Amino acid sequence: MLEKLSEKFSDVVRSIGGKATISEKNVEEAVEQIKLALLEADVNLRVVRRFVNSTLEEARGEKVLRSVQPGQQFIKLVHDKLVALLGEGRSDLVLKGPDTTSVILLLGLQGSGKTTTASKLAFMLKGKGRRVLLAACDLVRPAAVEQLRVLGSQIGVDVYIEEGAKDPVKVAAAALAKARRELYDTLIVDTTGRLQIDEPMMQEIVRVRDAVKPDEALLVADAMTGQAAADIAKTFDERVGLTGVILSKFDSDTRGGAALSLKSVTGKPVKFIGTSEKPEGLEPFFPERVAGRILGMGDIVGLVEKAQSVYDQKQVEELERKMANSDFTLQDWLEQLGQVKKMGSFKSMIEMIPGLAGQIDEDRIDRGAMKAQESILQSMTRKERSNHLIIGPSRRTRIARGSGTSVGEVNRLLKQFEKTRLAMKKMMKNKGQMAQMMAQQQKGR
Ligand SMILES: Nc1nc2c(ncn2[C@@H]2O[C@H](COP(=O)(O)OP(=O)(O)OP(=O)(O)O)[C@@H](O)[C@H]2O)c(=O)[nH]1
Ligand SMILES: [Mg+2]
Repeated sequence: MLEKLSEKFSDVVRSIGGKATISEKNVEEAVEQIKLALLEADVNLRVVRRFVNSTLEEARGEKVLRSVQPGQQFIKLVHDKLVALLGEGRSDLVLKGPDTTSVILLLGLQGSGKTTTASKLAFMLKGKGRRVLLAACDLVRPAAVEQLRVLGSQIGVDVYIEEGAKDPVKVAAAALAKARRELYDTLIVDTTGRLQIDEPMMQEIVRVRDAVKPDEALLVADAMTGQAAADIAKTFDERVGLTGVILSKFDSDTRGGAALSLKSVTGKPVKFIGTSEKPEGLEPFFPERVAGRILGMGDIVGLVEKAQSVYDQKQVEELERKMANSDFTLQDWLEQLGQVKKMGSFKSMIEMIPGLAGQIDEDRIDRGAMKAQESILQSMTRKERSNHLIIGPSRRTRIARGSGTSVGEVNRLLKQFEKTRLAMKKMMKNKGQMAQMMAQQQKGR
């Protein structure tokens, strides 16, 4: 997610963030770099111009250049501007209480991810205790109804289907009647993929809208289409009226143009992002976290939340203390390997770690290598694991033999351990800076 953009922004952060003093020229160069990065990310040109001008104007001012940590202040400014672009705060669904039926209408271009997203949303809302009915109102694509039927049964959500039906307006109305009658509190309507320039199709979706009067009319837009997503959203909003956007295929979007253009161009918030093809691959969109990722500061909040689901608070604090002081030992590492397995996808974790985001190739982290690491660590004595400095050549030979690996592999692991320790220390430092920045931001409000 956003790898390319994050790479560019991280360069800026590295080059200017650590400077004790910065000149107007430094600021101008950094802003120029940012401008190029945004254009390459396929952000709408008007949005880029506004971003660049307002950043320049504010960064040149006293508050940044004359501040105690001008480099950090500059990055904070860029961070805040990114957050503003992305939409300032979380926009959740606005649904009615469980006593009535709320309606969510999904619309968008062909292949944008509507049907998949309908089932993901259903799965998410079901997890929150809502009683959901899916309505199959794409009667154009031959396999569409069947696709929704299969998805619904996979997640255990009922699907309203009218065999042989031709009119989506009628099906939508009948689905709503059923939902009300049978006390479903949420109806999610999947619709046909349509082109915004196809007038009859646009008229049809307006009629579907009028038949169900949705609480949420959400455009499902493919994040990989870049700023085009914002233009599409604009037209759909003008014609049908949108309450928000779901950016699908965010996992495959390395550039970020859609996410960064949408709010400014359309005024509509991104409510969710699609992060995989699976039912659980839908996440709330948090502007702050995405801005953190773009700046290569990682999604610290996300990482901590993920960790907290596996560790308890005490363990997290202890781990953080060790990481900050380089007290982290091979023993800890061995224990972490076990925890990491529990936390799930290695890639999604690494992406959240500042400094490592975008630098590690997922193909290089394979489970087999993790297994080998584990057996090397297990072949060490506890004493060796708590102080890796005592592991000389003869111990290395013994460990290699014991773990069925080679001395080369043992050496590599020890080197990697040193590197990881360093990265952790840096990350904890960054985390402190982020926390400081956030605190200042809160005060400034
Ligand atoms: N990686 C990834 N793939 C996705 C995501 N959302 C949808 N897809 C894939 O995109 C393809 C199209 O998804 P659909 O849900 O069928 O799209 P649609 O908008 O309903 O398509 P039509 O009904 O033909 O207009 C499928 O292969 C999905 O698995 C996502 O968030 N991430
Ligand atoms: Mg579909």
